[in-house]
Amino acid sequence: MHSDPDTLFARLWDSYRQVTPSAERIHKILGAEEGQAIINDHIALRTFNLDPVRLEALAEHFLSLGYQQGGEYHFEAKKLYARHYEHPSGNLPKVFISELLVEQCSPSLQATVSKLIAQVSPDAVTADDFLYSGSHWAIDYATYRELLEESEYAAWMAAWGYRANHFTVSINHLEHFRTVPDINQLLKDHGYTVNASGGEVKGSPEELLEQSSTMADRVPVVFTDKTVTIPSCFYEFALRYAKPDGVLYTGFVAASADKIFESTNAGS
Ligand code: OOG
Ligand code: NI
Repeated sequence: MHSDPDTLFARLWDSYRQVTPSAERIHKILGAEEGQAIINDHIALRTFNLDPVRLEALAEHFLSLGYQQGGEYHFEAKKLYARHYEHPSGNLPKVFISELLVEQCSPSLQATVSKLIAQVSPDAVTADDFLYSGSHWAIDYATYRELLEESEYAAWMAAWGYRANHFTVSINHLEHFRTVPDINQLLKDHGYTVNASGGEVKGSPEELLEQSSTMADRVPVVFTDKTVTIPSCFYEFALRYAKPDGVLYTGFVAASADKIFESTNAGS
């Protein structure tokens, strides 16, 4: 595990931008307009609730850096469970980690996913590079399609493995863009598609968090039998509001998160 958070986040960004060209371009556009560094509100990671790759195993990489567990979130229809982690300094990105509840899925999905995860060595999971190590298995395109029919999340994991699913720009730290609609307009002006599931602005000031995201980029993936262009990762934007005590809310909003997961859906 990394002992330096800056190195961990730099490596995560590196592996993410390699499959998310839009994030790198939007990051540059925002940086140029803001004339300063872009601060990340959070990153998100995905996994399966199977040993040795369960949510807790991913979380270890952050707990060892001094992160603490925050809220937990349930997504019944998508069969997902998630937690967020935050650093007491308040100076590091929050981390949202979800896992697919594999035992709730069909026997055939369970069999496929178990075969993939059996190829991950426990040592690999504690290695420095695990969170950006990609997939530890090879699958054919038909298997990917079969997973996709039942769980878009499972298919995404099977294709992409371990990497940041998204980075999230903190709108609170921007000077020239103050609202989520401002950002959405910038994205559209540059030809990007904003995730419209549940509305282009997710959340509200009352919920203390407003968010939006791009639809994932589409990039070629080499399956065992062919190369196919499928959704990779997306970029997110978050604006936080102060709680009654004046401190910014640091949690997530399950109803909004439910729609943000859909940023890796195909077909838009
Ligand atoms: C996570 C979706 C939820 C948020 O900010 O609520 C999320 C994912 O797509 O893996 O990132
Ligand atoms: Ni997010």
